[in-house]
Amino acid sequence: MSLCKSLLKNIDFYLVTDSGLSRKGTLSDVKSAVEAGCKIVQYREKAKSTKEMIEEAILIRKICGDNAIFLVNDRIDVALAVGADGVHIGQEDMPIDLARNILGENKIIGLTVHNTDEAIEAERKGADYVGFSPIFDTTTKKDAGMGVGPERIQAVKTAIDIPIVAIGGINKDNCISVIENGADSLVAISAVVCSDDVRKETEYFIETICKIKQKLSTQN
Ligand code: TZP
Ligand code: MG
Repeated sequence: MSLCKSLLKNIDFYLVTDSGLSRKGTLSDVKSAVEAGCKIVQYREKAKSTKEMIEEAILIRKICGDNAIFLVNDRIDVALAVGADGVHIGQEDMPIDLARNILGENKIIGLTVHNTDEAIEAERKGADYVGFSPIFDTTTKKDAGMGVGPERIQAVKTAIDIPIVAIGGINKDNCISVIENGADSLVAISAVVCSDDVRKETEYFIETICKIKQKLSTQN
């Protein structure tokens, strides 16, 4: 197993960038989150040119260094060009088997799923983790659909062995329920990048996730 893949087992808070929502800018957000101890960063950029994305992704690659896994949303070409650790793709993006052919076995591929059947299929086709979405209603992604509720994570957890990253409408008030229902990691885009202090918010999420995981492990 590649080093970056083995690091996937330990992820807690997962940063997804959003330059449209960010107060301080994408690079500042990544730097603050990694300084806070965030171990996985996804560069999700829907508005910039390929050239701009490459320039920014090179800098993010440097900030993540050996401390955080660095993934690129959708753009397999950008991920390869900057030496990212992998990609995150959706159901409407390149089929995962073809993405795997391009990226090779050592790169991480995360796939968005919306239900247990898609999660089982994602694992069967070689996804390294699933992004289960949306847990709650969100305005950050306009076509995300309605939140399914955190209890739905339990069935996905039972069905697959790869890590589950929960996403969609997650904030300080509801993040505990997400981990209690079986998510290994969670994304909270607006709750973090819209804040004044990305470092502090990231620290809060990491601490809370670790505390809940610790509690769950002593119960089992
Ligand atoms: N994919 C599914 S929901 C979502 C994405 C990118 C947006 C999540 O943003 P927020 O602000 O954490 O609800
Ligand atoms: Mg996509």
